[in-house]
Amino acid sequence: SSLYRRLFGEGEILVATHREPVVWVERPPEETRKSAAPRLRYPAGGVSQSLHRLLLQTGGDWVALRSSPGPNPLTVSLPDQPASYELHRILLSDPNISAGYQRFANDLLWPLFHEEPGRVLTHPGDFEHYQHVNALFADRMATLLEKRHNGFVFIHDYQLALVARGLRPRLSKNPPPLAFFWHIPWPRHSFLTEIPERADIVRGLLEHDLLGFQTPLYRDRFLESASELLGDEIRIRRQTVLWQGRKIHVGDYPIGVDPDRFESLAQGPEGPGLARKFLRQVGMDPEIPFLISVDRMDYTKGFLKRLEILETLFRRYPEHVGSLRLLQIAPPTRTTHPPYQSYQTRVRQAVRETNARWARDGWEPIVTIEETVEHRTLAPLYRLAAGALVTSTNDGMNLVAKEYLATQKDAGGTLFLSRYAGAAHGLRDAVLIDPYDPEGSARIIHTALEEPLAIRSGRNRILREEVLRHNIYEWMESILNEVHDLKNR
Ligand code: GDG
Repeated sequence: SSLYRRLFGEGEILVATHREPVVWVERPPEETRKSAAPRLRYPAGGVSQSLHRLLLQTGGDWVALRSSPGPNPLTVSLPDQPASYELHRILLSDPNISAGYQRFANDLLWPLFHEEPGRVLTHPGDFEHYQHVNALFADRMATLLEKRHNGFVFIHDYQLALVARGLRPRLSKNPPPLAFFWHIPWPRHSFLTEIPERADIVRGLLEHDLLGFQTPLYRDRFLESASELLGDEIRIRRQTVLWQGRKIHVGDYPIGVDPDRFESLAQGPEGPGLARKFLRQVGMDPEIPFLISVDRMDYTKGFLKRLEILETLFRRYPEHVGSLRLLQIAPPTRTTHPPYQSYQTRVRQAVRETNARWARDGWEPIVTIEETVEHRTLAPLYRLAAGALVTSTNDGMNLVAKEYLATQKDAGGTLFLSRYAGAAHGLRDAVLIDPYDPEGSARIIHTALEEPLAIRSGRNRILREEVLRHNIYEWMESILNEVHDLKNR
């Protein structure tokens, strides 16, 4: 926050995300009077929590879709701290609009940007609803910008690609810079041909001054799509796009985690006890080695590929049968969307089959927990695990990989990282697997598990340097610095 003050003086941040950073807990009035328990809860997810902490220090405004009861705007502050920010909550009262917007984002953009055309579900009129919701964000933000001068505007992800289009014409003469971060992959251009409105989306993104991607590959693919779709309308010079008399900086900013927090939760006085208690509660013996996977139950995370890899491991290297287990923390996600319902049903069925095939004397290879597990338990579980298994078939970054490494100080747990996760770009020394190649992946996993501790912990030392250096604060800082340079150029 001191860097922010140095760069932006009194200016405040205006953030926009699809999801709210806090959840309001409704309680009957009598209970509220008696209980001092906080009314705000924090949903899972690393990024919004880090932005939330920054805004608590700098002050500012945050616009998101309303998903829980409580006041609007909601003043967000921590007990015993003077600073706060205002959360402005957009209520979608028409269920048709809400459904159309969600479908366009999650049943069209999400699968295509993850190169999964088979999961696409389209419905006439969805794009209009998507535009409408983005325009609501723009209206609310324009009003806020009239009231006070903000340092910069920071909009997030594929649900809000068109907000700046509504916002730009309504900015004052000396407008704050508009920055945008695209959290998911940018696919090979051919996948975009399934989106009739692809040029609108690219133009919407070019309404910002800074456009951030997770890796150089996604950044370059965006530039390629822009040039393919807009032709003579734009000029591209390295990382700068010239469009409609403006310069847009297009960069790569690999997102990170808060490594100190994960390290101290994993090794703090409570951590190991919480992890052991959790394992016993789910019927696992803390002394028996296990691999851990943590992902929303989304088809891009490769749950079925993961099972194939595990089955191949047991078939080829039977010494793991009866000993090595997989703990999957898999909170269900987007459960009202049919492609997710059928995927989640298939995953559950496949887990049952794998378990039935390999079960021995009360031992089952896979334990799935379909609930959110708090970070204070999750971090020590990471530390205890012999390895983390990341099997995404496509993933913008994958924070779980970095969280796992953050907990492996002087320890030898192995990160098995899908080569299709953005994280594989920065974590060059990680043990990479290809989820489409179960044989090769099983061999790699078996070999790494057998390696001496010195090799495994030596590798973690190198990998952890990257995680510690490119942490979430460094991510925020490099974006703040770039935005500041743009403002003063
Ligand atoms: C998108 C992009 C990109 C998960 N389960 C629990 C839990 N989580 C937390 C993890 C982690 C976060 O959620 C998941 O982050 P990922 O990066 O793995 O995946 P997405 O949700 O798909 O995020 C992704 C990211 O945006 C950031 O730019 O990396 O590629 O798809 O932080 O810890 N947290 C808790 N309990 C759980 O059960 N507390």
